[in-house]
Amino acid sequence: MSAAYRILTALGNHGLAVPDDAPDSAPIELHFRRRTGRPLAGDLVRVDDQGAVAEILPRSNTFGRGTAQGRFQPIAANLDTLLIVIAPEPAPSEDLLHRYLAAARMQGVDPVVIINKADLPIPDAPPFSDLAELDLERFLTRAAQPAELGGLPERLTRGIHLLAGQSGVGKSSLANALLPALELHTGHLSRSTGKGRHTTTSAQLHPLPAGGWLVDTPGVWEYGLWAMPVDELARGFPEFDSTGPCRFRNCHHDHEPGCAVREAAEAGRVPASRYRAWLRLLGEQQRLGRL
Ligand SMILES: Nc1nc2c(ncn2[C@@H]2O[C@H](COP(=O)(O)OP(=O)(O)O)[C@@H](O)[C@H]2O)c(=O)[nH]1
Ligand SMILES: [Mg+2]
Ligand SMILES: [Zn+2]
Repeated sequence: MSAAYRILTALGNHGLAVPDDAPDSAPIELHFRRRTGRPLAGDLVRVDDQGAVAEILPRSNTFGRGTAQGRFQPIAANLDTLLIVIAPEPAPSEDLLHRYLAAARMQGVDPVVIINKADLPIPDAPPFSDLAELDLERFLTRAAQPAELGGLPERLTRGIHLLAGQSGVGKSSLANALLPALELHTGHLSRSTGKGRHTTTSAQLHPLPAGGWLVDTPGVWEYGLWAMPVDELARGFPEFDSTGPCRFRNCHHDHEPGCAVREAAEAGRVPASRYRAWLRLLGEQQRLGRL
């Protein structure tokens, strides 16, 4: 059996890969055949003697987002951590953090919050003020030089970690600080020298110097969920699991009588910010036409 290769980036019917046990070796180009299906960045594959993917090894998960039409669009496979980057500026939307948290949990990925631009004052407003009541792993970083990464590199030495967050929060700057050999476009660089450089919008894996992989998604996109049944959405809110049963089995935890989740939120037994996020995401699903 040939060695397993790790897909670094997938572009239509081909992609780049390295042997999983030699992440620093020069990437090879692999052809994707229709028969084997399309690998994603993060996939482990077997390769045949014609330089094509012979088999995609079973995934631990597929991380994706919703398109504008509410369909699921895969981004990367086998993620361990979703690094959710927020910063004092640009001012974050409260929804985005909570939507990422739900997406991570329902897809079996551990969420980690990175508050970047720690050199700026942290606003006492949501979503920053929500963090106190949420039991989340978090890091305070300054990605701009001189970078201060506050223990983040040591956290990422195993597994596959995807950087997410709205444009301008410092994802490329963080990637550059974590990957000294890399020169990614930052907002600053792309304004001055970005013209004509090769860019791609698909997810890319980069080997971290101390082990593990960092996934960068250069494309600028809004993160939305896809249309899903209410029990799938509920998997994004494990905070509600311990509230006891609602009166109705198919309760949407909205205005139903005897809703244990709403009662727990009112009594402060589940974080109020998560319950508010639930109601907003539920409304979003209703607009996507699924509920
Ligand atoms: N003050 C401050 N600015 C930062 C920090 N990290 C990144 N920036 C700046 O924020 C802007 C956007 O950074 P960039 O990495 O391109 O963000 P991205 O869009 O998330 O990839 C750039 O001008 C960076 O120099 C930081 O820790 N502190
Ligand atoms: Mg960027
Ligand atoms: Zn309920």
